Amino acid sequence: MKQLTGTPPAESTVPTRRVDTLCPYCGVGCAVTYIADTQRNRIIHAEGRNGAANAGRLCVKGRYGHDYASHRQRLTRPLIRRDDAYPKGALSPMEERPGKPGGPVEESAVLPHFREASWDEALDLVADRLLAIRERDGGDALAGFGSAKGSNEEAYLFQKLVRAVFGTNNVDHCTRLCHASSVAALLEGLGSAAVTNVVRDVARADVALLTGCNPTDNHPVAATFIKDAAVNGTELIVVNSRRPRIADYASLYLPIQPGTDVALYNAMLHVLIRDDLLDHDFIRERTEGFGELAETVKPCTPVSAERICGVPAGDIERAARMLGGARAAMFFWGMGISQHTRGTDNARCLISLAMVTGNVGRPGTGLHPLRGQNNVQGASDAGLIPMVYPDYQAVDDAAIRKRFEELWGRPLSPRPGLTVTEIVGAARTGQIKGMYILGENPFISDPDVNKVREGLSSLEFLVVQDIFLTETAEFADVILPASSFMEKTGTYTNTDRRVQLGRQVLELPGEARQDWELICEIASRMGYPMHYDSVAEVFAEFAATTDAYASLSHAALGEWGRWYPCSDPETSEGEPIVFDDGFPRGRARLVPARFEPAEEQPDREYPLILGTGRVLEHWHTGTMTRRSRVLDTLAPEAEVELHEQDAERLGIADGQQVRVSSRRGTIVIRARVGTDVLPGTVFIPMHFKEACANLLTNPSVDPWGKIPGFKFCAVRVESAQAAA
Ligand SMILES: Nc1nc2c(c(=O)[nH]1)N[C@H]1C(S)=C(S)[C@@H](COP(=O)(O)OP(=O)(O)OC[C@H]3O[C@@H](n4cnc5c(=O)[nH]c(N)nc54)[C@H](O)[C@@H]3O)O[C@H]1N2
Ligand SMILES: Nc1nc2c(c(=O)[nH]1)N[C@H]1C(S)=C(S)[C@@H](COP(=O)(O)OP(=O)(O)OC[C@H]3O[C@@H](n4cnc5c(=O)[nH]c(N)nc54)[C@H](O)[C@@H]3O)O[C@H]1N2
Ligand code: SF4
Ligand SMILES: [Mo]
Repeated sequence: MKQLTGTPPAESTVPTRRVDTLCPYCGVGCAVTYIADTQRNRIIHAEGRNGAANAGRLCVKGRYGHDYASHRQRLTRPLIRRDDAYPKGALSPMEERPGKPGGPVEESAVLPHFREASWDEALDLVADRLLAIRERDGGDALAGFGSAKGSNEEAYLFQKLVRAVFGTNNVDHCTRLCHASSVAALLEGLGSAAVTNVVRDVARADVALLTGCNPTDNHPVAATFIKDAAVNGTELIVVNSRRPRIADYASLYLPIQPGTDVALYNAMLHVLIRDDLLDHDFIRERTEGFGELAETVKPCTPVSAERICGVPAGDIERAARMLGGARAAMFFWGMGISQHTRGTDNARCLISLAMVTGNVGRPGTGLHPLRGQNNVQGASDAGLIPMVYPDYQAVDDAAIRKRFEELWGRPLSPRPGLTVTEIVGAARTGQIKGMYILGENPFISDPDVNKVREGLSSLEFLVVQDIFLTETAEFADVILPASSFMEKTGTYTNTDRRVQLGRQVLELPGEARQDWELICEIASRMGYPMHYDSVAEVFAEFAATTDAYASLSHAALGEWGRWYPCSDPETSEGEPIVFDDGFPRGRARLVPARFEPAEEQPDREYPLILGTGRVLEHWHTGTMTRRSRVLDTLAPEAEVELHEQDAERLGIADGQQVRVSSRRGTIVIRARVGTDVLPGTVFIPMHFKEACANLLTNPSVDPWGKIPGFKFCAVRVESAQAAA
């Protein structure tokens, strides 16, 4: 148990290797040294390194969550679906599989439906089937989901494969479920979607607004710097519909009714304008559209906002005055802003708040949508997005397309592709027939998984490349065993725009192969030779297409990485703050938003509002953290949180099993009764497939970002005994 105490195995006689790399989990991008037992090919200890984002700090996942990589359920040989296998999608995510995380894979109910195959057989089958669909139905009948858990190099190669070889722009990834609405608003408003200031700049802010995010659980090391700042005098305004622990450090906590943020921020804008707490020079010189914004928020008084969002008018006034009076104010936000069917409007309001108070381009200011996956910033930069090539260059711009056609030597489709949820819909209608899913688990992570089940099981051919036999892989015709983070080298771009090198710690298990090599194999077998001698060479090709990365290389990144933009990595760390004089689109565009209630309001049958999200110890669909001994022990089970008033009314006791139903499905889950959630709302984490939150969620999307409203749907909660 030595490794659990945090003591390195000093007197140990086992052969070890120390590797300086990164934590594989969140967008904070902590630098870590892993110490591996080379004989048993497993990590035995983790130490924080003095990285730009973490200064030696690690959270529980970085410290103890690494053992998933050497879990005995790792996929080690290619698998091909048997002819007599059960029909695809026969199992619901709720069904008990003996092979669930933690259980012995030998007893898996799923595995017998697949047979082991050689690499040549599996890869030829993938190439033949995808080619046959392309020849018969055209490239737009194919689609790919890439991964924000993979490196920049993998993301670049994956979108290149889909575009140049499949012949379509149907390529997307989990950013669509994540910050797509923030990105839409930021591209529209500023012309760039990356953060303007790094997290640790919060130390220089007088005021920081944290809304729709729970950093203590989801960006834990970033949260420690925010808490340090609060202790040293930065005033925090925390806005949330379920009290996050960081509210303990807040000067002002504003509990808000879910889905009503626009009403709150419009009222704050109203106060700023009414009381002339504006930065007039900034508005005049650096923005456009102020007149229309002021007109829109004129009727939005704090008193009228209170009736919509539940935040007392006096607190709205106070929050506005704190922002307006600050010398430097910083804005952090997360999924409580973005994952709504009006998520883009939410983000537009935050941009307006920062702009009218002149809070960008200086120390302690700026816009920081906290990025989730370890490489969601990089995967987006590298073009895992259906409308754009690397560096957000539009696929429907003829001049840009010509450049990529010359670079890749293939004609490219001028049509923007479909998004994650559109691809699932197109699979249901038979428009998409073949798919390649690399490092995502949409059967658990997409909204309304019964619809996802229909989509995935309608596919004529599906290849899944993962490190575990995921619930999504159960729909596959071919499963390719790939490399975990610990077994590969590549670059990852964190929430601060810092590009850092992750290095191989462990050897690949069994016959598993590198993700990037498998992409190249499939391309080559489909008649498009893709050969690189190294990952560094892939990076060089990617960097040449992408201004922000152009000055970087594996060698230049060195031990500590660089922020982009970085004029000269020899002499500079890169830019922790951007847009001190102008935005990529010139002036910032202020886009007013009007409050619109969420689509699916509670009613008599479904009287409560469900919000879904995360807990500290688990990662998304649980494939990694539920296979980590420490993390699984700390948080073994799903719980629905409900307010004590609702619990009392419904006759539900803390700890009892309840049934939660929406218009789309029902789950059974243990109740946790408290006061963190607002009366009338409940919270369920997304990590537990046996209580799969996405059986309940509504697949409706935001019109601009096309992101589903994971934070709002109507549900009913009843005692499981009574309902049975
Ligand atoms: N432990 C852990 N950490 C993670 C992840 C994980 O799975 N596990 N995933 C990573 C990823 S990909 C992401 S995107 C990030 C997400 O990080 P966060 O954005 O912090 O994620 P969520 O838990 O989804 O919660 C968002 C917060 O929004 C609040 N909220 C809900 N509705 C509303 C609303 O209408 N208005 C406001 N103002 N607030 C609301 C919720 O109460 C919750 O506190 O976390 C990353 N870090
Ligand atoms: N209800 C609800 N649903 C949500 C959300 C929510 O808040 N509520 N949040 C949404 C958000 S913000 C996100 S980002 C998505 C995340 O959704 P997903 O990306 O689908 O979730 P993950 O579980 O992170 O999936 C990563 C997959 O990659 C595999 N993997 C890990 N490392 C590697 C590797 O190196 N190589 C390969 N080949 N595979 C690897 C893992 O085993 C896993 O199957 O979920 C979304 N869904
Ligand atoms: S904060 Fe994020 S990157 Fe840092 S150790 Fe925790 S999970 Fe890993
Ligand atoms: Mo995310």
